[in-house]
Amino acid sequence: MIKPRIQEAINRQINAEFYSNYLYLSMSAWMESKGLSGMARWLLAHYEEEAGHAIRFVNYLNERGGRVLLDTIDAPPTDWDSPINVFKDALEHEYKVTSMINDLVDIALEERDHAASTFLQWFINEQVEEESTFKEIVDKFELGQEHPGFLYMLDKELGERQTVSIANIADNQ
Ligand code: OFO
Repeated sequence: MIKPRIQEAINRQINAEFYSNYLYLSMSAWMESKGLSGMARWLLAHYEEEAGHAIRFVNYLNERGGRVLLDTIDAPPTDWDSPINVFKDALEHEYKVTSMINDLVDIALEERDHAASTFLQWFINEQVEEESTFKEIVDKFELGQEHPGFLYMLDKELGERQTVSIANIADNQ
């Protein structure tokens, strides 16, 4: 049986993952409204990935005999002044998520829940990847944005990202 403090912390993280999911959907819709359908598609794939993160936590809590208690999801921002600022905000958001995952690991260690701390290692590695992915896109914007055709090229490149079915995302990220 999982300790109440861990259950509460994981439920908080489930909410945070659904907020991330919501945030990337909002960003995707904003890109679409600007005619940047490749970036919209990329962010939609990321929206799916975030649902996968939430489902991983949901499955884990169920497996440990805990209760999944879903809460209200905060409204995400709906407007940005440029495509680069969408990705800069996303990077900042991922830094925050990394810090939340680190706090979760601290709680697991304080509660001597080694199973939870092992489970959380996947998320530690995932955050390294998430930060690096968003940083790479922000860097591309900063290097190329002065060049004519840059936005078109990057939109085309990002549009090649594959989306996955929601049913499989928890296992196939
Ligand atoms: Fe973007 O990693 Fe989950 O929230």
